[in-house]
Amino acid sequence: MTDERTGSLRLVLGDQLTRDVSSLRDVDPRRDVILMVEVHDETVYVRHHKQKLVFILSAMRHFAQALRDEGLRVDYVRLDAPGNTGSFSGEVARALARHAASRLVVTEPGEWRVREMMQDWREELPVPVEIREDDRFVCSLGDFAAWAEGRKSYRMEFFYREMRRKTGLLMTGEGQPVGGQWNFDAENRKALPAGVSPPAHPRFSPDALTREVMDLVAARFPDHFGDLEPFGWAVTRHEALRALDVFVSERLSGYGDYQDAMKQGEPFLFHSLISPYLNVGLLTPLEVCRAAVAAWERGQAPLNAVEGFVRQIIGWREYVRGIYWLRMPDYAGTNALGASRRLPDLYWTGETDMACLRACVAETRANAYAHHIQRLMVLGNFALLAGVTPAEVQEWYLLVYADAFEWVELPNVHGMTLFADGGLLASKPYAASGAYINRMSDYCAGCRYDVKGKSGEGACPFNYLYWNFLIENEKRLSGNPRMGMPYRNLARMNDERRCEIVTDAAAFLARVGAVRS
Ligand code: FAD
Ligand code: DLZ
Ligand code: SF4
Repeated sequence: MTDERTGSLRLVLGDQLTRDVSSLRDVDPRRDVILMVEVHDETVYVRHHKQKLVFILSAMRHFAQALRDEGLRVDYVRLDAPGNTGSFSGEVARALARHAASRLVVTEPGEWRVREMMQDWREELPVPVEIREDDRFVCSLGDFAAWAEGRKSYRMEFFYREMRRKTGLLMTGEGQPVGGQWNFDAENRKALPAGVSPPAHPRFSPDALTREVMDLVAARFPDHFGDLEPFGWAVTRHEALRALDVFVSERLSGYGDYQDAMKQGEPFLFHSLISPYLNVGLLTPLEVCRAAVAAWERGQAPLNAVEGFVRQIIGWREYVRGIYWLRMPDYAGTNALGASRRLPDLYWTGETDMACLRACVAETRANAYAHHIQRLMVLGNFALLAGVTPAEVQEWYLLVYADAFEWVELPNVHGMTLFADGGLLASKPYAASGAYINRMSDYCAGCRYDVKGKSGEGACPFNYLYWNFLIENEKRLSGNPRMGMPYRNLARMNDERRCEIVTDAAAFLARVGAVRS
């Protein structure tokens, strides 16, 4: 179907909403057509939170409008368009025929399953397929593989230092980290003192386009997890820049100190809430880091806050992406601890007497958001201690958060949270008893359980689940040098105490439905 008058078809996926994405860089407004498609397959490969669906579809529609306003030709296929085949492959084939395009140009996707699909297009489609690198990241996949080559373990800290050198962010002219330290994490573990209240984060009122998507989602996905309203996510680059600006000027200064804090009724604290925007491309990693560094240079935010923020983005975010592509597809099947219990219903309903879990699930349902420590040390820690099958936990995280895409979510769940990769990403499991949650939050004060209780019906379940986890995984973990202290403490327990722990844990896990599958 090659015709000299027809140009190329430029496919832009729902997480490629960046004007400078590689597939659009040399787009010719006279000859090329940009294709964007809403497809059933993508909306249901997991049962995404309703707000996540609205966010992505509305951001796609607004992005298409912005391209049109620029004079570009956009073919946008809506979910309810007649003839929509429901799949990327079907819609690309239809559009190639519709436009008699001579070539397909696309930026590589963020998820393995879509990349596999695109590789097949090279065989299946009647035109050449050009898959371009996604260079919206600081570290290319090739550079990450080169960094990883020959290393026994891939510690984020060393990767992060490379990224600091590469970007020059927070570096002196002599190539040293500003402030004489690479990492100020030790200063970033404060609980929120009484009387400190975080500034409100900006919410964006849905416009007519977003309202239309909200009606569509309400009608087509009523059974998906999560509240549809109130919906306040940014859906355009302009709004996302505004969200970044408000974060940098109003909350960044408290970001470092209270990064790990949790508080009842304060789901956002000093966090940025920009992960959905970064992940779909409304914001880029370097521009957000530069905005934070500029605030430090102006004296508006302390170094521990700015370094902590920059580390999350050019460190953790880039690093988990590198690990994902280095280790897929096997990474998704990892289960180093042999965890095999079902995910308890409370992750969906929030119905539990455990005040910390109840708050984190309720906030997740209401906002399609929980901050990092809620995800890791409450929701994730419980799944780890309860020995829930990694695949079930992974599916849950992939669908409940507005920012969830497999390349970033999977390593955080399998590697950081569940130790399912056997220590590739974390040197030891992030297992903690109730004492950690009590130190970092005010949840325990309002809980039916006693955070100091060690055993019996009224004791905080995290306490006996923690020891039960160590007992269940003794063979696998006791040789880990970083687990020396807890295993020495376990060794001091007599058989009677161990038996009490195992009995309490078994009864509790059965009660919440965390049964072996
Ligand atoms: P902030 O605290 O303001 O941090 C700034 C930015 O740093 C974030 O926007 C994000 O882009 C980046 N960042 C911070 N921590 C990480 C990390 N561990 N990995 C990658 N990037 C990071 N993040 C996602 O973007 N998508 C996910 O699906 C996702 N799933 C997670 C699942 C689990 C079990 C855990 C423990 C973490 C997960 N994270 C995920 C990482 C992190 O929790 C979120 O990026 C963060 O909570 C987003 O909120 P924020 O924008 O307010 O972050
Ligand atoms: C997540 C998502 C959803 C829900 N819907 C669409 C869609 O209809 N069309 C689209 O192009 N992209 C969607 N996405 C994002 C894709 O799932 C994402 O681009 C792939 O997972 C590749 O990373
Ligand atoms: Fe959570 Fe235990 Fe504290 Fe209750 S007592 S809020 S279950 S840590």
